[in-house]
Amino acid sequence: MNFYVLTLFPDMITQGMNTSITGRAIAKGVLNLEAINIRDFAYNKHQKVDDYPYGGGAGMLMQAEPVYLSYESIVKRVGKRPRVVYLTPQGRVFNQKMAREMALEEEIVFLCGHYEGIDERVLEEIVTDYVSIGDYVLTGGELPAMVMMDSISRMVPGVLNNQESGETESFAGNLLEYPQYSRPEEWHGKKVPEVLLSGHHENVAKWRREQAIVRTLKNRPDLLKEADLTNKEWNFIRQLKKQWKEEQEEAL
Ligand code: 6GU
Repeated sequence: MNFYVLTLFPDMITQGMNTSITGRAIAKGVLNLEAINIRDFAYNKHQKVDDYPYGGGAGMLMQAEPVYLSYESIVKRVGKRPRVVYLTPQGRVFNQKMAREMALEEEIVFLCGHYEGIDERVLEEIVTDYVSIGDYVLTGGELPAMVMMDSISRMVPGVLNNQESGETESFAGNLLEYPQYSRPEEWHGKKVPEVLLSGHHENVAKWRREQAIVRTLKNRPDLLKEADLTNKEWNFIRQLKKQWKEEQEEAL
């Protein structure tokens, strides 16, 4: 996987990505990362990349030409026109399915905006995907680009080792993860659930599955409609809902 990031803050990208699992993948050569400074393509006296918006309004806009030239420099080198993801709160909200799909690409270019955004005309010419990472506002596209690269990377063969791959499908069934415990057996008066000490693999698996369902129902009930559940598990959910409703009524 070759990632290219068009940004005014290339150090932020390389420093973040050269750490931990993505850093190891870059060192191994499974991932390639190039952070390209858009300012290097501003061919004016003060390397200026922003200007006032026509029609007035707050703040500055990134100008079209340096963004365009920075993208075309990639095109020229790789001999294709790779997919360009523009990070913006106006985009489609990123999710695991999009991460899985994007992991199949050979190259991805991320375009990070700053100030009040980027001149619309260059977006029309080069952007293929408008992506947001959630409903809140950030100061720039660098953190969202890193979030996307992190989740895409872990879907690329060779990035995770076998142990780490175990977590890969944690979201695939659209259920949240069950709680986990390590030593000691008792901490701050809290005991590890008995079943996990039993050595009874079938019961452990059953308990974990139940916990995952309980968690998802409590915290992210919206995920359940896409979840792979058996009829028995749907009944379990109905039972839980009924139980919680009764508990609520008792508390009143
Ligand atoms: Cl992709 N960019 C910015 N600037 N803010 C965001 C975002 C992206 N996603 C959520 N908020």
